[in-house]
Amino acid sequence: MEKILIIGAAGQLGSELTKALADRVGGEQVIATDLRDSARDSFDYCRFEVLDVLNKEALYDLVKEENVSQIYHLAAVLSATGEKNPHFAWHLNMESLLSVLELGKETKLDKIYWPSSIAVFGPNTPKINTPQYCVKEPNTVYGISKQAGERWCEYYFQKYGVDVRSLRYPGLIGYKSLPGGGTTDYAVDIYHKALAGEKFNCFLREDSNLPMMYMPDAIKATLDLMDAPKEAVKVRSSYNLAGMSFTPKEIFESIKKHIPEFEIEYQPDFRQQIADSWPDSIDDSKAKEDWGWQPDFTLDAMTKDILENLPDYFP
Ligand code: AKB
Repeated sequence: MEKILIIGAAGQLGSELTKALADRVGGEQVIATDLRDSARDSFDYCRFEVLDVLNKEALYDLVKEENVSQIYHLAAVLSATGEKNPHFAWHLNMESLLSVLELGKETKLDKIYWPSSIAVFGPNTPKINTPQYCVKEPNTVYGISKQAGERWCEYYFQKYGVDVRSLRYPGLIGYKSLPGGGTTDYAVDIYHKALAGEKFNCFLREDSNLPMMYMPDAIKATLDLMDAPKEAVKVRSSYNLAGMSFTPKEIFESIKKHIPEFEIEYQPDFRQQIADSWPDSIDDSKAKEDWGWQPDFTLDAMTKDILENLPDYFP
């Protein structure tokens, strides 16, 4: 029976992925961990432990004592926050991944999941339908750490047979939790402002096109990749993954179909430069070929779903 450890379970992706995993294997088989004890109350359906992923000894003890067979390592400092403290972002993002990969090598975990991001791409990457294999010269510390992390994942797979799997997520949009510190987070905040009847100040230009994905698609992709037979997973750095692409103006117009009085103002800040260095759209044909990836949500379908459901989570 699988025993699954989630690191960074209280984050935007973690809070939904942990629930999806517990629904599948049973809450008693899932250990959610996070830095903050305040997150405990959200995990009444599984076990919860406070864990600082940089405390290698505590991580090793937990994995060994609990006979953990799979780790989902989601803790990371994201793009915008990373620029405020680059050395800490590098330290946390890299040291934590290396500890988890070492655990995979030493304890023979069945599988490891580690998210990468469109942030691995940079200004010299082809912007439209960005291919799986192309120039990557990321210019955020978050992107640099994700690119280096991808190389480490492939290295541990090739050298030590560690079954680590990864996806390059676009900007993730969900209504069940608040994101923290990303450049694509405007596309979550905008729904909160629209429903609160407030004007939205957007930190990106109206024409800033970025790859995005609705959370149910991201959860589906993650579970599909982890379910795929080992031989089907041919990319061992990280898979390109696409859902939709849109600009701030397009998401604003999608919301206005439901809330006609909604207003927006564009005040680009330092995050504009980060957004400008990322692709407009992603070619995810490898994921489609290798393990049958197919997204479900369009921008308008996502908008409808969020506007209907968000008020239950943030009344
Ligand atoms: C961010 O904006 O930093 C993240 C990402 C694209 O990885 N959402």
